[in-house]
Amino acid sequence: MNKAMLFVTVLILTVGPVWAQTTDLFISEYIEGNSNNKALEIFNGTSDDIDLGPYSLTIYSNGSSTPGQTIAFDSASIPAGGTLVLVNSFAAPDLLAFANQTSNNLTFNGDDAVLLEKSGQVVDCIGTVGVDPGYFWSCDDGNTQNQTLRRKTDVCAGDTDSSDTFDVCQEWVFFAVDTFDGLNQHTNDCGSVGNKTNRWGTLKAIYR
Ligand SMILES: [Ca+2]
Ligand SMILES: [Ca+2]
Repeated sequence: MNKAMLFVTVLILTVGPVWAQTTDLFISEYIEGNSNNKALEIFNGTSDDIDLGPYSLTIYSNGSSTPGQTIAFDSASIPAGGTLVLVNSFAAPDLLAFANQTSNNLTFNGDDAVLLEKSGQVVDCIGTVGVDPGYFWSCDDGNTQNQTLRRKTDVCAGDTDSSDTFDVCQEWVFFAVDTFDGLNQHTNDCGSVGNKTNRWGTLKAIYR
């Protein structure tokens, strides 16, 4: 193998993983607004299209440990870097305008655990299954009722434990009720500069 080929091979092996830190879908936006203004945005932060066949949403209402509403996805897939916006069928027209799919079953109102699942395994969740938080899950910055919640840009993966304590401040930023302007797009910064610098240092050391 000549030096150029070796360089390219080492480059792929060492730098490649930096761009693939997000490995599965997660919920990037949660809207619990006025009346029936309920919506979820699902984000594909991976570098591949993701087939939605094995995925579904399940809502556990009011602290129940038994699954309530389950929603399958109509679209076949979400493209790499793309989103899917699911909206309650009876939402206001200015929210419905963002919908890729509508459903009567998207009925959370702040005290309900919302799970994104793949073949029955939790891929992401909001809230804790089996825990009734009262009216909502809250923290210093906001809560899960009458607000729009957007995933922080440093979140690279979903919350796969739906039974542990849910600290809504940890991964979400809060916006006023009926804020819709973040829908249909999401960005995260999951290829961290620190990682890249380290990997480039390693790469240069190997190449020399
Ligand atoms: Ca409820
Ligand atoms: Ca968004």
